[in-house]
Parts: sequence; structure tokens; C-alpha cells
Amino acid sequence: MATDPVSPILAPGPSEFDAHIVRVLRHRIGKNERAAKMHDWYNASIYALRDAIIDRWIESTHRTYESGAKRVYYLSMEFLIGRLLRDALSNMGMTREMDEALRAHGLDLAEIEELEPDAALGNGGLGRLAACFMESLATLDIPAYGYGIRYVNGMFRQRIKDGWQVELPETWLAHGNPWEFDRMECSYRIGFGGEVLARDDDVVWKPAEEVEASAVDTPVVGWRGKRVNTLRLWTASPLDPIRLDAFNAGDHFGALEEQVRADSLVRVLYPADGTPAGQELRLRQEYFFTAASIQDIVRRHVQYADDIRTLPDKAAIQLNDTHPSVAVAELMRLFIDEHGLELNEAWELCKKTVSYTNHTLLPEALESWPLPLFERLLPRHMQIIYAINSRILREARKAGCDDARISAISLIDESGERRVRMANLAFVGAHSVNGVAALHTELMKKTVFADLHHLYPQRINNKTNGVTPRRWLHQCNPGLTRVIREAIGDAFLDDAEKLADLNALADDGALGERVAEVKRANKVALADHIKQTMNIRLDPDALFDVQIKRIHEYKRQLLNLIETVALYDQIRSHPERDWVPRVKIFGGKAAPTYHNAKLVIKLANDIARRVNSDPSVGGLLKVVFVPNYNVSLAERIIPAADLSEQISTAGMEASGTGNMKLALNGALTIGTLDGANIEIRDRVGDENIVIFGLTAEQVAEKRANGYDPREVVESSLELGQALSAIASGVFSPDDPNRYAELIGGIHDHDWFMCAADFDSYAAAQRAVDTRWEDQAGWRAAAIRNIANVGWFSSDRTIAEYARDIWNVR
Ligand code: T68
Repeated sequence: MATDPVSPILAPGPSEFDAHIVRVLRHRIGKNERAAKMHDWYNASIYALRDAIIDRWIESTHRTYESGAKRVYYLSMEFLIGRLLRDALSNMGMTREMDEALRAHGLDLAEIEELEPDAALGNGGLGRLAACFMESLATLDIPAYGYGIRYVNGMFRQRIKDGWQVELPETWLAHGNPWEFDRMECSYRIGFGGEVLARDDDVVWKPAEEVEASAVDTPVVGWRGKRVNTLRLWTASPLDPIRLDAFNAGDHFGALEEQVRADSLVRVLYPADGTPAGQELRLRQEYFFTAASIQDIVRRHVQYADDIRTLPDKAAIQLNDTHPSVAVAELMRLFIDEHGLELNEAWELCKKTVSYTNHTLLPEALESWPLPLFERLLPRHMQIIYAINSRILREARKAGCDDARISAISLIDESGERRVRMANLAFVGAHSVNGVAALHTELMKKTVFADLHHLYPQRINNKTNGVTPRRWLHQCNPGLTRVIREAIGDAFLDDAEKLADLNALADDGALGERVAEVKRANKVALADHIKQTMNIRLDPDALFDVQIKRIHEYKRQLLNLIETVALYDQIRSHPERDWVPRVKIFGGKAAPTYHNAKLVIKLANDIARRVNSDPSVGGLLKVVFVPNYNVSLAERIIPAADLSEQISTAGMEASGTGNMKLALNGALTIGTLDGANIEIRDRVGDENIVIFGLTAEQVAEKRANGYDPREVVESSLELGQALSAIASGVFSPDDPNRYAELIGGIHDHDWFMCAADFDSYAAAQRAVDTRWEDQAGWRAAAIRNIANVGWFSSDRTIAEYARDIWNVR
């Protein structure tokens, strides 16, 4: 039976709750128990639970108003929240009540949970981080709003067809969404284009077009139901739903043009921006949700504190990457144009209110907009950006910056086609700019933000990422949670760092056995799922080796695949050796226009087909590419993982958060000294993690001084053979040249250092095999991982943001 790790503190008794569900079924869904279908029960269960949440929600909101507490506003293009039912039940302490109530009707909670679609509102780590942060904010009882877009289709659904990724629209809202509350009364007009008029002393922006943004709220329940915060997502509608004159004149489609235009703003997450139209849509989306959010924040403030000047005392606005960085210009616009402040005062208030988190050093991912596009869409914001820029450049000159530094600091990139640099705008408009792991923050200072850091040396700070232990331990791995409770008691449920009490028991064989039993059960469950969905049979006693994340060249799924091919060769050449049976599990989506990433998916599937059907490997090696990797799949795969692949080219992965989740669930990491891997090693100890490869410094040195990958390939027999097998079509007999170019890239430049790191990686993998043979040692290392990664709780991360950046209690 499903139980909570927390005793019910708010819940009505089971029979009372059961009666409530039945009432909801009748009066809100309009069915009785006999007529109700599974989906009706699903909706009724959520509505009934929601009722308990709403009471807490209203109470939390009221408490914030009464106390006049400062609020945190987290602006993010993505919130990858996944399913909410299990999370809300567990945090409300109502899992048992729900389970018993459903049981009384012959229903199974686990089956009901499966009906919930994953909210497809994010794409990767940045979006999942936002979701973990929202949960931790509520848990720490910090009044907070998440602000983003209510995407109708959001992130695409991935299908694998003949081994290739195919993108399909995600229809997660097809059956409605019982979690959301329309707040039609909370709406704003968002303008685009038009002209800026000067009237006397005033400036007036007359947009050429307007759409209406209206709020859709989802409650976010903190651990033990202490506080319920709000995730406020914006939806778009035209001011005029239909142009009746055009419609009646026979232009039936043209009459609905405004509707389509508004609709397009909230359809998909990251529409391809390879075309000018795609770029424009992306900028429109960013401005749309940012402007609505900033207007909402300012309105809330002036309603209760009638002085705009106290905004920084009552509001902390965190920009999750640069996507919402037009917030700086929008806030300045409201200060100056709507509230009549002078530029200088407005600027000081803006900086005090805003802070910015950077998630990448990849130059191609640093957003900038062609200046003509920006000026056409947001003419008033462009003027404000010019005004800010001249201020900043004056400051820079006064501080003695030379021309090179000044042009690097400028908000306008003048090196080619003129562009507006959104990262620079966010940096100068914020009082805090943070990286997401220690190494990443240091590299920010040395690379992309070196010049801005020189001018504002106090601004950059580190906040190493974290993950919520509620979803990523208690809920996804109830078996392990139970074993830990039996071993060290319940304190870790409220303070993940208390997991450290497990250290004293790491060598206790009996605990090792129990942890191993849970791991095996989780592997059996995953194997069952994969058998059912993919018809691949896995041996739960094999080592489950997992790489789950977005497919990207710097994350080096290709390195893992090359090593898989090398291992395959070895097993076939030396069948007499005692090979450790391995299952290589891959999951992740590639951006629809990212050619090499999509090719890597095809390669994984090509290798899987060949290896899995080759009787000569005798089941010692299996390769699985799990389609449509998402939060719910992560919740199945992570508890079943033995080995966590964190093998990015050093210096390129800002932090990683999957690395934290996997270690928390007792997987050992094989990884480079990159992102938060370094901090994981510092905590779990060298003996309990497998580190290989070049350091970030060595990578930079090789890139700067030239490096010859051909030489490396020639000197490594294993690597050379694996690369030529792939390049010559061994895995793609239907199209032998399919991978020639991809592998050619490794010979020619090897930008991501796959060749450079191969030998070290392969040796590390064989060291993993050796470790695995000592099962007692492996279990002890797994326990030491669990024991020492409590620090990577997002509660700790949020407490640091609250103290150092937001100045909230
Ligand atoms: C990830 N970034 C980092 N970006 O890659 C990861 N970017 O190391 C880190 O742990 C995580 O952020 C949280 O800090 C992303 O997920 C994006 O998804 C993205 C999307 C559009 C444009 C740029």
C-alpha cells in the first residue's frame, strides 16, 4: 500500500475523504460511482485533493499580505514540473487517505497516477531546476510566484521511427487540466511595435498591436503542506476574437488572424529560430510573458504599498537565464513612463530588484537579437536600452576600460550585424549574477563575463544547483526511503543533510543487502516497463549504466556510444573473459534542428539493434534508447540506475542536476571534472566516484594550442577500431556512409575531445567492472553516495539565494 513518509497532519479521515471524492464525482463531474470511468475518478481525486490544497493556498496568501513579507518572483521560460498528483499527495501527507479511498472503490492509486500527463512546459535542466526551486520555496515557507507561459503544446513528444527522432506535438491539455485555475480578471494588454511619441516631458509608446495576457494559476505545495505558492502561467488572447466585418465579407480565415497570432505565442516552447519569423516569434514570446509578469508584480506592489520606490523591499525578481531579461527594460519603462521616475532613480531601483542566473557558457547559447528586429517590435525598450548603455559605457570609461573592453561590455554588439546582447542587459540590470556550480561561476568570471566582471567585481556569485529530495528520493524511490528511515530515523525527511548519518552504517552488510534489494526491485520494475513498451528483455542483475539528459555534443553521448562499440568488440574477441553484464540505457531529446544530435540518436538505435540481436554477446551487453525521456521516465529510471554517466567535455556543463538525482538514489558516478561533478566528488570522496579525462584547463589549453586528434586515434587501437567500425557502416549497412561525417569530425578537430578522453574513459569503465565484482564494496560506495549528497537539496540552494541574493528570511 502506498504510504507517506510523513504522518497525515491535515487530512480528514479516510472515510471522510472517500465521501468527499464521491461528492466531487457527483457534483463537479456529474457522474455517480456506477457511471464513473477511470478518468472521472482521476479528475475527482485531484479535485478532492485540490480542495484541501486551496485552504492552505488561501491561508498562505493571506499570511503574506498580512505580514507584508517580501515576495520572490521567479521568471522562467520553462517549468518542467512533470506530474503533480503524487507530489501534492505526498507533500500534503494524504497519500494513505487517497489510497484507501480509491481502494474502497476497487481502484488503484498507482493506476490513477498513470493517467496524469507530464506537463510539457520545459525542455531540460533549466526548466526542471525551476520546478525544484518552486517546491523548495514553498517548503521553506518563502512567499513566491513562478511566472512563465502556459504552452498548449510545449515541448515536442519524441517518437523513434526506424531509429530516428520524430517530433510530434504534445497534447498534454487534451483532457483538460484539473490543477489549473483561470484568473480571467487578472489580465494585461501586451503591446508590440508601433511608435514612441514625445508629449511635453512625457514619452508615450503607442503599440501597433496588442494581445491580452491572462493568468492561469497552479498551486505549488511545499513539504508537509506548510505553504502553497503560485505558479502563474500566461495565456494569450486577441482583444477582438473575430473581425466580424471581414468574416461577413467572406474572409473567414482572415477574420480570425488575430486569434491565430495570439495563439502562436503560447503554442510551443522554443520554436525553431533559424528563420527570421522564428526569431521574431521567440522574442515576442519572451516579451509577452515577461511584460505580463512585471506588470503583475508592479500592480500588486502599488496596490498595497502605494509607493513604487519601495518595490525592492517587497519584491525580488530572479531571471532564469536571459530569456526574461527584457524585464530590465520593461521595469525601467514602467518606472519612467508610468510612474514618472527619473532615469537614475529608476536604474537604482531596477538593480536592487532584479537578479540573474546564467546557465551556460556556450557562446552560441548567449541570446542576442538583431537590432532592427528589436527596435521594430519594442521601440520604447530600445530607447531605454540605449539610455542604459550610454550610462554603462560612461561608467566603464571612467573606470579606465580600454576600447576592447568597452565594446565587450556594450549592450549592443557592433562586431557584425548590430545585435542587442540580452546577457549583458541582464548583467548590468541586476545586483546579483550567479552561476550554478563552483567551476561554472569561476569560468563565467574568466570567459563570457570577464569584462563585465572587471567593471563590477562584486556582482558574480555562485549558487550550486540542487534538486528536491521529495520528488527525487521520497516519491520516486519509496523503497529506498523506507530502508533509510529504518536505518537512521526520520530526520532526513526534513533535512536532507541528515542523510550523513548513513556514513556510520556504510559498511554494515545488512544495510548493504537491504539497499541492494531495493535497487534490484527498482531494476525489475524498469525492466518490466521496457519489456512492455519496447519489447526488449533486460537482465536485472546486469549493471544498469544510465545516460539520461538532452542530447548535445558537449554532453558526449557519442563518447559513451564509441566505448559501447569498443566493449562490444572486446566481448566478441574475448568471449572467454568474465565480462560484467551491462545494460546501456540512453534517453533524451535532440533539438529538432540539431543535425548531429539527431544523428547520435540514430547511432544509439543502430548500435542497439545490432548488439541486442547478436547471439555472440550472449546477453552480456544490451543497449536501450528509451523514447520520449521526460520527468516521469526519469522517476522510473533514476531509482534503477547503478552507474550515472556525467561525461561532458570539462568546462562545458554548467552544473548538471541529473548527476545529483542519480547519486541520491545510490548510483555511482562516472564523470569528468565538470560542473557540479566536482562538488559531488568533494562530498562523496575520491573513492566513491570514478573520475576520468581532461580537466577544463587542459581542454582550454588543447583548444588554444592546437591538438591533433588523428595522432590520438592512431595511438589507440581500441578507439581506432571502434571509430572505423562506425564510420564504415558496420552499424548502418543500409546506409554505410551515414556516420562518415560525424566520425570525420572527431578525426578533424574533435572539438568535444571524444578522442582525447577515450582511453581514460575506457579504462575508467573497466575499473567500474572490477568494482562491480566486489558487490559489498559497491554497495558501501552506493551508501556513501546517498549519505553525502544531501547538500545538493534545492532547499539548501534556495536558502542561499534567499540569504545572499533576495534578502528574504
Ligand atoms: C542547463 N541549461 C545546463 N538550458 O546545461 C545544466 N538554454 O548544466 C544545468 O544544470 C541546468 O541548466 C540548470 O542550471 C539548460 O537546460 C536550456 O535548456 C536552454 C534552453 C534554451 C536556450 C538556452
